[in-house]
Amino acid sequence: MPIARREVSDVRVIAHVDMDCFYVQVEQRRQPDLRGLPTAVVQYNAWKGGGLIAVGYEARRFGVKRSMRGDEAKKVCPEIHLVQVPVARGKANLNVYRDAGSEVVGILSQRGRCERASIDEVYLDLTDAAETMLAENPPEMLEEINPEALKSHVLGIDKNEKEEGEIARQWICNSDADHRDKLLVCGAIIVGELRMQVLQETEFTCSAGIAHNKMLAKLASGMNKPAQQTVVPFSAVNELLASLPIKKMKQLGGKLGSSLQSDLGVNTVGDLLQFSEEKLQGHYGINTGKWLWNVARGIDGDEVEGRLLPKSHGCGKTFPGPRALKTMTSVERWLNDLCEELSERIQSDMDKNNRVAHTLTLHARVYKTNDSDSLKKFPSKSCPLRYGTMKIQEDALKLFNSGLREFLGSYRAESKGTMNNKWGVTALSVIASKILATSGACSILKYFQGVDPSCSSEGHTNDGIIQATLATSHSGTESCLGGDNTDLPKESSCEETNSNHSKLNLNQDGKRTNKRNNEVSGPILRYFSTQSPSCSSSQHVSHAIIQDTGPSSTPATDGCSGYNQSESQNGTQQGETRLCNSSPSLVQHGQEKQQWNFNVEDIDPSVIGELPPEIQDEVRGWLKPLKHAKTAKRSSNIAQYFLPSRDR
Ligand code: TTP
Repeated sequence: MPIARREVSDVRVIAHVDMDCFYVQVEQRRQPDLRGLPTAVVQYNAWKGGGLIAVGYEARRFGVKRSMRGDEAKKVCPEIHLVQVPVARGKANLNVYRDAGSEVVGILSQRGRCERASIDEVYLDLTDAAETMLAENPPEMLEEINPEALKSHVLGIDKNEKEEGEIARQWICNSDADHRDKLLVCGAIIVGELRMQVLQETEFTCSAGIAHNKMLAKLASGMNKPAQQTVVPFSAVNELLASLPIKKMKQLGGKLGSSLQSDLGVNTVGDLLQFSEEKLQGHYGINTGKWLWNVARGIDGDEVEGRLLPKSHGCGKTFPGPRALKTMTSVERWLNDLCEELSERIQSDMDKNNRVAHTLTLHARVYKTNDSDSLKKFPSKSCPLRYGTMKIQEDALKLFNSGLREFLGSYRAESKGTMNNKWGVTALSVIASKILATSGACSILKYFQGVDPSCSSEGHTNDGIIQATLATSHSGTESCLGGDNTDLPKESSCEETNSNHSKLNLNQDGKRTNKRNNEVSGPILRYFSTQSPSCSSSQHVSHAIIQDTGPSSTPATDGCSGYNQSESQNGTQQGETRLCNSSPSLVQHGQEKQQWNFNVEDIDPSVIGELPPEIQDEVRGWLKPLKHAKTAKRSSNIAQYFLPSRDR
């Protein structure tokens, strides 16, 4: 349910920027021959030509809609070009679109606080920039006004037969305007400049809404698309909301909007004005009632959060109809693929942004066959997130099993691999959330000196990856406990996760570890052997860097004892386990030679600076280089870009 936020008394200038037919633009940049041609992006799926998920504006003119399938789109527009979403691991791979969105965010964030709201939209708080412009370069004094600002659509301005551009010019240059409107004018100029910059640096067009709050800016950004901007002066708010269908308002598209329609006969946002705050609160509770009362008046105190990066990472896949997964083997296979992608993404986030995800959540849509209680939903399950593909896979499977036990109740899950006739999975997704910047507080140095007590509790969430995984060892999968274990094999139980997490499992990471494992000798090993003559102190060091999943309170001594060899999933682990029993920090591969194996993925870059200077460069060298976004330069303006001709 939406919550009313305290109203912000000062006038703000907020923009909502939304990319136009975003996936299509990304594909047209990848294949420039498609520019200007009717194009749509289809989801990976052979059925009826795949589902359209983005439709270019040229194709929209032929009547192509997102709700169509490829075959249908071809009927209404035979010359349409259908581009398939890139596929990896049997599912859509959206990385190219995410990276493109990041390029845009990088530009938009230069002028004010920026909140990345989705893959292709951001909010900007331009209040400071607008105040500064108004003080230093008031619009009415400008010799030249940005052409995109001049093309702004300004709501509530009487058009009087005048050209839209002329109306905007008068509005922009009106020296008698009140302070609020003058700030919006500055906002419109800044947004016009930003949109031009986005086009020049990325080749993408976008549309924008400029208003005094997020709600109104978001409403306005979609009013004139593509490649245009719309301004909502304070004086235009009532008129705008009076006729706005209630379901078009953010957060009112679902049940709450339906209830307003059916229970109170509210069809437009303006209709809400007839209800007192008390009446709305009586129906929907204090907070939602207050929020609705505010919405009716265009009041929204929601702040633009300074957030350039996504709040969470999620990977999901649906299995509709006959494609439903009906064996544990197939569920496990898909979960493994989803987790592998998730692991890559959170690892990349950590490498690029020094951020660590703390929570792993599994959602599934599951049906029971032969059961009238079909409304019961599969419960979503969460646990602290452990870095490393295999660990995420292992935990996700445990979360699934835990959810399945609860979901099935008295039903029994069938044994692994064989077809069951009790349930089917039609959607699976894994999400990494609670993503926080690492502070490096749980540093390697602290491991030299003994473990920082702050690292032992999940409540201290800024402590970085070490803390994240240490927390796992303690609270492990607490949140996925609850079902009884009788329906599933014992090794699936969540308690098992706890016990295994608390052991030092070097190189537990299967495929990716094998690919990326480095065997290190040289200065580091020498350094540690000189610093840590005894086995136990070297355990501390390797434990902190190798950073598997030891508990904070007993970082090393616990490390190997009880390591469950039966959990091994690749050949290398046997050797590790053997050696682990004698010297946890060093791994021996059946020979006398001592080698230190580590998992590059498990290194928190923020702690490198705390390593002894003589080995910092070496450690940095192990980390993969950052990828740089490719940006192509194009000199053109937004109007030219959207000319029907392809010869630009
Ligand atoms: P939108 O911003 O909703 O739409 P759009 O950018 O394609 O077009 P518009 O100019 O009308 O804003 O979505 C952004 C991208 O998100 C879109 O290009 C494709 C993707 N998407 C999906 O994958 N599935 C969906 O159901 C929707 C709505 C979008």
